[in-house]
Amino acid sequence: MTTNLEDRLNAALARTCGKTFAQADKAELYAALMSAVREEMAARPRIEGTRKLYYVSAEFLIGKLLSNNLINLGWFDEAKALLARRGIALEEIEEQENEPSLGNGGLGRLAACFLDSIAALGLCGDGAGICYHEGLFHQRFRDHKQVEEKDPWITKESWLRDTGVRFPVTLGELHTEAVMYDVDVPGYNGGRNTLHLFDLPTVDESIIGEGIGFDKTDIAHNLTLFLYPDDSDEAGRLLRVYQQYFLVSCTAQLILKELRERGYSPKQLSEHVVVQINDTHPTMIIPELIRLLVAEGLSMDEAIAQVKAACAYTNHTILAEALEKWPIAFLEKAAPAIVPVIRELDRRVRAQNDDPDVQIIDKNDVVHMAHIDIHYGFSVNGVAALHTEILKKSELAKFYALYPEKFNNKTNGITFRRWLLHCNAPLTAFIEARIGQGFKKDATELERLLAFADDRKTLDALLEIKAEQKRALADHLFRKQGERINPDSIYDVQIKRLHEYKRQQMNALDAIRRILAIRAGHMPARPVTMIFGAKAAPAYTIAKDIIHLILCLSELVKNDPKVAPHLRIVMIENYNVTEAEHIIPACDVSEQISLASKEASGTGNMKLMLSGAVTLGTLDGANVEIRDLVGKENIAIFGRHSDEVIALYDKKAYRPQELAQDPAIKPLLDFIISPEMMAIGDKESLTRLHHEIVTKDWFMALLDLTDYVRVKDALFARYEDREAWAKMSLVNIAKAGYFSSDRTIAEYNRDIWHL
Ligand code: 26Q
Repeated sequence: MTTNLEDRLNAALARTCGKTFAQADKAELYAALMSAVREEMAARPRIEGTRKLYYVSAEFLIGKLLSNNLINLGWFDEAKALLARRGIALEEIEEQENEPSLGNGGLGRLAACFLDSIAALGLCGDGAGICYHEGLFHQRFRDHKQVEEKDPWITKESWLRDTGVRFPVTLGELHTEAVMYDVDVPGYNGGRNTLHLFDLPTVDESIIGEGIGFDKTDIAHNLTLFLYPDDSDEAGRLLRVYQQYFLVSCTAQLILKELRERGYSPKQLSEHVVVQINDTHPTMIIPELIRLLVAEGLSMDEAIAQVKAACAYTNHTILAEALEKWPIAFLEKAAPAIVPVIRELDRRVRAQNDDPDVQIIDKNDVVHMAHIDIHYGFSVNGVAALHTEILKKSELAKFYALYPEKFNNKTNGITFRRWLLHCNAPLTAFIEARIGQGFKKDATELERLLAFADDRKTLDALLEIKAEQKRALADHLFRKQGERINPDSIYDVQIKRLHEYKRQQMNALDAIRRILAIRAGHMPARPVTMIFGAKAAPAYTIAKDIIHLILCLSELVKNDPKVAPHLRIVMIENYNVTEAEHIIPACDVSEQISLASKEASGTGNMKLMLSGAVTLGTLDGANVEIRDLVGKENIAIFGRHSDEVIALYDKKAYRPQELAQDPAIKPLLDFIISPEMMAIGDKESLTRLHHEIVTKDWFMALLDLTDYVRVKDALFARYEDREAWAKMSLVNIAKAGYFSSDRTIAEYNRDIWHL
């Protein structure tokens, strides 16, 4: 590429601060680099097509965008080389950028990876979401507990562009006007799509009080302050419905506006538009589009037919508590215009089918959002093979019987531009040196690395890259939170949202087991560093108790001179995309230990594998596909299988009480409420958690614990044969190509979108 970035940068510097490349400081270089990148992106042609995808999602966890955009513009290496002349690393410039926390976790990050791949494949598809001013929240640790703070991220230098486009929106009694901001999404092969983020200009940060508290009823001022701030009380849930209707009202108007501008009539909607509904959060787009088409003069039958042929739904969960259901009274309050449409859709379902389980409005006047998607969309997909099978067999079996042709699987993927090229440059160079550049366009070419599986030099080089990344993480953690970790220890990593089904508590029980073993004189062959990163929902008490347990254990270990040399427990404060980019390249063991059947897919498992970590996991979500790809010698699998777990739930047969008395388990549980833990932590929180595990253990951590520690010990023992470990690591990298989101998106397009 013949851009001459230096000239572009100097021009931008002249514009932004009047200095030259040699004079500018880091903040000025950052501002100028942003400006040059924005200018270049604006000059790239929009990706056009006669059929356009709208990926509608309440979350887009996009992460920092500077490096991502440099990569996609083909400027990444040049920018690094240029900055190196001033002795500056690109990471130092990136530190200036705020990370927008516009997502909770996997679902939001998946949406961001998908936008990257849609553009990379040259497909015409935009994202539509909400511009939350304060994101989710910024997590701090105080007294070994999570404290939530607001997380403002929008500054003068953000990637948002005010488009000048405004949409009228009616939110209950409030008639107002939405603003549309755009974020450019450059494709790796040229061209660009857009992420549209809607906002309400009356929203006012000054109403935020202590922490993340604010008046939840003041919609005009609070609507887009936070992402799903709180679902623990009625006002919080109602606010969420307002947000959802706001998103779909704006998106539906945008779709019809662009349809007109492209020269088509509303009657041609399904020919020229496809809407991918990311979980049930944007489900109201179905009745909203129907309502608008009827207002444009279509009959109800015509409108329904068009919308049904345009909308596709992705399910991301089988946890019953996460399947959205709204009392019709909520919808009457927040979105009265679509209630008659929803009633009509329900009436039509009832006319065909008298099974109450598939109706939209149940006998308690509660609206089942997923049921709208399944009846009035043309596609229903799960996000990993096992997940889709469970949907068909159990959770959505009655719908599968009605519409077998709608169900399909799309195993999740991740963008290698961010999760390899950007975050693991040394590994990228290692791969390029052996198999060339082809894997950047076709990730399955990574399999060519298998030819080096017995090459000693290659394996040693791979070990050295991991060692380098482990030192880099140690430096990062020391700078970030003053933690000193030992790069020669095994880095055992569990990074994901805090949820009981993901079973961080089971990992913590293993930490306790390690502490007790060391105190009893059984030293591990090599020190272990247990690394956790997780945010808990503000109102999820047990999740916060688990964070408290981990932080107390971390403190205890640090202060025990006998244990500290052999074991460290580190919890990353404010785990987010940027932190993930530091941690993932350094990971040895990837903890993917959800209760089988509960994790729809997981995507962190794919990112960690791609950086050469070995998975320690249950046969859940995409772990099953990882095992099939790498073979059982290159992964450590433990625990009950999903069918056993589902049977236990069906029979209500699981009782933890007896397991809690097992002589190998009881001391671990007792430790949670031991005097030394009470001296560090909060009695109420530790007691509550102990009681929860001993009496309920809803996600069966005690059931899998014995097998977990057995397999974990065996895996750690294998670490000592460095050559054999390097080979396992190499196989994991080589087989990760399947999990490129370019593959996932190509499948969405082939089977669902037909762009
Ligand atoms: C629902 C109702 C009220 C308030 C909040 C919510 C809510 C918010 C966020 C429900 C679910 C989410 C997010 C779910 C999520 O991140 N799911 C993950 O999606 C990933 C991408 O498909 C999968 O890899 C993970 O397995 C799945 O847990």
